[in-house]
Amino acid sequence: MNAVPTPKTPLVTMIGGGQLARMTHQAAIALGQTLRVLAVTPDDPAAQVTPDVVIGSHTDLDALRRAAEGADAFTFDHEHVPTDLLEKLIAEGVNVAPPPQALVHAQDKLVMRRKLADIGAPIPRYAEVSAAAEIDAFAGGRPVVVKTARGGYDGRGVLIANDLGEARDFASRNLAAGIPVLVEEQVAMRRELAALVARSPFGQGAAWPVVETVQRDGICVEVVAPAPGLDDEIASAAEQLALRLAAELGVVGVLAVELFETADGALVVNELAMRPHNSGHWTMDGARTSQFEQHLRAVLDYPLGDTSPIAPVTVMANVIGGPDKPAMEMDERLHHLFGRIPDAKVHLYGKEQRPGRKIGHINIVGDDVATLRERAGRAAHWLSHAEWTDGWDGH
Ligand code: AIR
Repeated sequence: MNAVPTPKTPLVTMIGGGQLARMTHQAAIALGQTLRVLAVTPDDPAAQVTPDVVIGSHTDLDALRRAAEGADAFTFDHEHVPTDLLEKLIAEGVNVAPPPQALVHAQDKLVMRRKLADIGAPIPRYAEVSAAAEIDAFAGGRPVVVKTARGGYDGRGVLIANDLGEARDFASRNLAAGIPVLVEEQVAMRRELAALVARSPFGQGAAWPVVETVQRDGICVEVVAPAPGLDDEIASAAEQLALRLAAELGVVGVLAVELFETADGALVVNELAMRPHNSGHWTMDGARTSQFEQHLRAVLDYPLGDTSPIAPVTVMANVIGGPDKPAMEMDERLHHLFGRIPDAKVHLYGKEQRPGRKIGHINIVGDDVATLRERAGRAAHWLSHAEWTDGWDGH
């Protein structure tokens, strides 16, 4: 008997088994693909759901090689793979997307600031710190932010300094550990925005509407898409800036440009991420093409998808672990949530609940910003805390 030929479907490898890989796998299923992930443990959010898992560390070349075997594209759910290892994989023929020359700008804030300054993109005043005492002169009496150049996310590695003593302590601690540090002015801002785009190797670019992001303790808690009341000119300038950065840096895949809208209505680039990003979770239920599908299309060099919103407003609220884990199981919380807010679209990551940890998100679409924010926030708080913010009691 002849063997049934298995049709060749593309294989994409994603390094990191977190929620971003989990949701990328979800998009891969609809495209008839399987996403292979390199996960640290079989319990990682993506390792729970994809059959093709390599267990290992993203700093182990052999593990990366095993994950890369036979892959049409090799991409990331976080930006921490050392670029020298990526160079080795490229030399062995692996299609790394985004390539290390681009990715380094999302890994290292000093490299990113220098490059952005070079190409004339708007950035805050900054300086590399080689000794903690330099911070005083830089600050000149004004408030500063101190950051480690590498390794931080969700507020880690960033200190919005209350005073100079605190800023110097943070700098000396990190410098002593051999971690490069930079200092930046605290930008007087109206709010935070994010411009999310994707770029394919062919050079096609696509931008979603610019969103407003709300952070608490350095963690994104809420996203409103599109950013309410944003001036059309600023919105289009932000989109153009993100598309230009994607092209100039040679990004392949999704690029998130985190921005400050300053008190006087200008834009300043805060950070870059080259992967699906929290500011794009709303696209799963609020746009014609989700960021996860778009990332796959981009790394495989397919034509990109339509980025238009499907409703006037989408609000995304993160489900973030509170100080205590509620006695009520998640399943029961979900049951109650659906009883009360049936149009809440729930995305849970299969993560152990810990204080301050993102364990899921809620999307709600509609047309009134204030109502949607209240409902999405209430739904997310219920799922993490098992308590209704308006005191409602279902029993
Ligand atoms: N992530 C990576 N950089 C920023 C974010 N949000 C996602 C990735 C990663 C996961 O968060 O999907 O794998 C790690 O989450 P945690 O809570 O385990 O630290």
